[in-house]
Formats: sequence, structure tokens, C-alpha cells
Amino acid sequence: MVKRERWRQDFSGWFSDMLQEADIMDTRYPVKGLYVWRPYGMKLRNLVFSILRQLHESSGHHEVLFPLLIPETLFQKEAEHIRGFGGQVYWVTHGGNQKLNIRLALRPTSETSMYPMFALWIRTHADLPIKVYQVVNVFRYETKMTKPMIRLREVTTFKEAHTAHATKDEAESQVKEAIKIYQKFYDELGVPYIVSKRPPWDTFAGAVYSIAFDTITPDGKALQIGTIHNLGQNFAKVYGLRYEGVDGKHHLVYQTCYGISERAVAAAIMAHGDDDGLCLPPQVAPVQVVIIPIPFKERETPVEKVAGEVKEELTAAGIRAHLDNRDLRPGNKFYYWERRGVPLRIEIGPKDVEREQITAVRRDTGEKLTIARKSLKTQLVQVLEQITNHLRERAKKSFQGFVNSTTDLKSAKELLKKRGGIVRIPWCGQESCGKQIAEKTEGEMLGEEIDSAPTQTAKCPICSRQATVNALLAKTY
Ligand code: 5CA
Ligand code: ZN
Repeated sequence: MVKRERWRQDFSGWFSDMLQEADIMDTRYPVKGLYVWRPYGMKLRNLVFSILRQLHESSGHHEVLFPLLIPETLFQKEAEHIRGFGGQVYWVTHGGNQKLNIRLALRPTSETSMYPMFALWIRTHADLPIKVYQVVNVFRYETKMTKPMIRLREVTTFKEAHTAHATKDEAESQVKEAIKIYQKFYDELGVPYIVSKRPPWDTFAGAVYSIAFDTITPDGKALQIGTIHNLGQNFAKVYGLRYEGVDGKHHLVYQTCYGISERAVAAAIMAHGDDDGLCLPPQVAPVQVVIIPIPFKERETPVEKVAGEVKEELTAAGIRAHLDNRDLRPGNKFYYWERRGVPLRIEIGPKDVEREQITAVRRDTGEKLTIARKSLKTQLVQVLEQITNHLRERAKKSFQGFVNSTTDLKSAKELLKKRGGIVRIPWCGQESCGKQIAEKTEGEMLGEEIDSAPTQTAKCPICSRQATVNALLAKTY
């Protein structure tokens, strides 16, 4: 049985203790909203983002790297964008003792640094599409409560992709491709999600519309773990992104952008953890298999030597294996690696050596397996795959328990209050009704669910007109 009392009831405490205990982050850095990645956390972060990089590369995105500083003159150009981000920008005002003529913004996101350069790169239709991404730090002076990995003032790992296209249709398809990329990414991590189109009042600053991925925290709140924005021609107009078409005329481009931060790492940690600590999906576990020799003083058996051989064998097979030969009691080592979420522990004692076998213990189920040395590699690969699937299914089940449907406001409010999670309710799609639905249920409107439709007879609970979409409501993080 998985123990998930504290994980559920004091998720916040569980999460911050885990970051510290599992050597993920040090949260004691003396600036609010800034934290330190520690070695094990850094490895985890890199493995998570290598999946995302791979998905971008294989779909024709190219990596770039833009400067951190953006001159105020460029930053201020898109009126909506500055209205949305203005209050969150850190400004560099001095160089040494010299006051700068033009203040420099620490990028809160990179539209305003990238697009003026895109304008220089785009001449004709042959220069399109542009599909680039970078993984950088961005700064946002967040005023809501900061939280390690979840709400940062320095987002250390911001994967932002930016595209430019000749036509509106192409930009529209790009949004669809981005949704697919994010689906694959979170499916790989076994992180459950729901996709919705944000309501107009919650659209990204400067976008035509925004699509968001939300997961649900163990304590029942919605957490936005990625967004995709169709920017239309809003930025193209102000930064002059024009191309010469086959018709010999000049046209404005259409753009999209989409981003995921280290919140994705937090999402993976929270989706799979339990009261004993982290429980990492094998794909991103810095150590996939830990080998712990169990020597017996009275008996002379080559336990250590065999453990070393097993480690070599697994490493050669491409498995991230670690041999823990520290001078500690095995029980202490078990605990140590359990907290860190290593998917599989191998124990090798004198009996195992004699019988040419190993004992393996799964982190997710606690199940003990005896595996013959000669079939070790193939069996372990299979077990790791079983762990991956089990974690994904378990997280999905827990998520589904948090998504409820209803048709009336009163029960929506009750559900949000008692069970939390996400509540699905029919909506006519009008802004004024949407705002009232949120108000009357004391929830936040995530938006209209993608790939879902209300029944033919469903009515908007405010105006009683026929519902055209399903609204998603939640308490948010
Ligand atoms: N330029 C666009 C797309 S790259 C953009 O900035 N979109 S965003 O503001 O929605 O950010 C993308 C994702 O980054 C969000 O969905 C959220 O998951 C994450 N994020 C945003 N702000 C923070 C923050 N302060 N700390 C951690 N993650 C954040
Ligand atoms: Zn309505």
C-alpha cells in the first residue's frame, strides 16, 4: 500500500521538506523567490529538460540564446505586453556608478528581445517559418507568495519557444503542434494534465488567445504547468516583422510562443511522491538502480566484488546505476535512497552471491523480486518499464478523482470547497457569464476545456442559453 497521508494533507510541508532532504534545492538563499539547485536536483532538472529539448529538436525547432537585458525602449513597444508585465519587471538602472540613459529590463520573457531581431532575419517568405527555443533564466517580481520551483522571482529554467509564420493557418497549426509536444512531454513524465483555452481576461499579455496545461497538486489545487499563446500579428505590427510574399507584396507575419518552466520538475515530484519521499519515474531519475552490498562479517563472500560487477554490467547496458559502498548500515542506505526516489534498489548478500541472483525492491510498490544474474539486464529493463507505467497510471487515477462534472452552480461550489480539484460545468462562452460562474462558485475560471463538448441539452447556469463549451473551475496555486 502506498502511504500518502502527509503527502495529501500537508503537501506544502512535504514538498519543502523533500527538496531539502532529497538534496534537490537549498531554500535558504537570502533573497526572496531565489533558490539554489543542489547536485541531485540539478541532475533531475537536466534529465527532465532533456526530454523537452529532444521534443523541440525533433519537431524542427532550433536552439538560440538571446541576451538577458532588454532596453526599455524595445520593451515598452507592445502596449498590452507592458501593461501585463510592467509591474513585474526588475530594472537595471546603473552600470557601475554611472546612471544608464536607457534603463535595461531583466527579461521576464523574451518576446521583446527576440522579435526586433526576427525583423532583421525575415526578408521573404523563404525565411519562414522561424521556429526557435531557448532555455534560460527569467526574472519576475512576483507578488503572490513565492515557492521554490513553483513561483519564483528568478525562474532558472524557462524553456521558451517562439515562432513566426507566413499565414494565420500556419500559426494555428503551430499551436496544435505545441500542444502535442507538451502532451508528449507530460506523458513521458507521467504527469496528468487537463488542457484549456484561458478566458479572455486571463490571456497572456499581447496574445490573441492562450492555451494552458494544468495539473492538480496533492492538496487539490490547479497548477498551471505550461502555456501556448497565439500572438496573431500583435507583436509583428509593433516590431515590423514583414516578409515579401510570392505576390511581391509585404505582409506581416503571424506568431506563436509557448513556455514551460521548472514547475514541470515540481509537477513530476508531486505527481509520484508518497510519505516516504520522492518516487521518480525511471526516465528522469538521476539514479535508476542503486546497488547495496550486504556483507556478513562471519562469512567470507565476495559481495563487494559481485556488486561492482553488477554495477559495471548495468552501466554498460545504459542504465544509470550507482553502487553505494559507503561505510553505513544497509538500513540507513535503504532509507537514504528511498527518500531520493530511486526507482529500484538491488541488494546483494552472501546468499544472492551463492545462488547467482540478486534481490530487487521496487520503490513504488515495495515489492521484492529475485532475479537471476544471467537474465539481470533484460529483467531490469522490464521492471523499470513496469514502474514507469504503474506511476503513470497511479497518478492518473489520483488526478481523475479530482476532476468532477456538474451542471449547477451550487454543487460546483460545494465540490470546490469540499473536494477541491477541477470542476467541469457547461458554459455559453460569454465573458460576463464566465465571470459570474467563477464568482458564484468561489472558484477561478481556468477556461474552456479543449477536446470536450457539453451535451446537446446542457444550459449555461447563468443565462440558461444553450452551453457551447465546458468551463473548468478550480482553486489555483
Ligand atoms: N512568453 C510566454 C510563453 S514562453 C510566457 O511567458 N508564458 S507564461 O508567462 O505563461 O509562462 C510560461 C509558463 O512558465 C507558465 O505556464 C508557468 O508554468 C511557468 N511560470 C510562469 N511564471 C513562473 C514563475 N514565477 N515561477 C515558476 N514558473 C513560472
Ligand atoms: Zn451564459
